[in-house]
Amino acid sequence: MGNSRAGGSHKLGCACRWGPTRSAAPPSEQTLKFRVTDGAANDEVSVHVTVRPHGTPVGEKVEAEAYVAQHGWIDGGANFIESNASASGGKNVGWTAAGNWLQYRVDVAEAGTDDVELRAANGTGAVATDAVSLRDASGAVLAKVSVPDTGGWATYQSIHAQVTVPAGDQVITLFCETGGFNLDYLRLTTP
Ligand SMILES: [Ca+2]
Repeated sequence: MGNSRAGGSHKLGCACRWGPTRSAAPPSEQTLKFRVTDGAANDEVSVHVTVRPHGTPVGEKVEAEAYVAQHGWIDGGANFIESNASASGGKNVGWTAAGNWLQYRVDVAEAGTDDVELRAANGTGAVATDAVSLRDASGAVLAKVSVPDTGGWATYQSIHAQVTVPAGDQVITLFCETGGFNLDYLRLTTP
């Protein structure tokens, strides 16, 4: 790279170093160092960047067990993520209880009203009324759904609701208003 002008010739050089351009969750810390010279003197500057992974795109399944944050369970505990052959990904979140929540990141290409499919099982023999709310990052309730009696803890049904979400990387919370159901996955779909 060169730059010439009246009164002298200056060469600008840039030696850059940085880490991998793609990193898996959790957020990746990167430091980029730039060394710039005019041919005689040089200076160096560092830029610190935190690379945050994007959420799951609208249209794709978000497994309940692939949460980014949770409250109310013990990570790695027996009464939390269960292996289940009939569940998507072979796993579900069990042992739901009022006040527990799970958070997910969803990448929304276009602002608007989306269908949300919640795949859940309820083996209590009775409907779990207003069992789950979907909330945005501020805690505002986007939708609230009941989980019907599905006939068994490993018998899943899809429950649908509408949510209006802004564009961009969104944090969606599945908030357990009550317990008594297993969660398999959720999926937003733009109509
Ligand atoms: Ca699952």
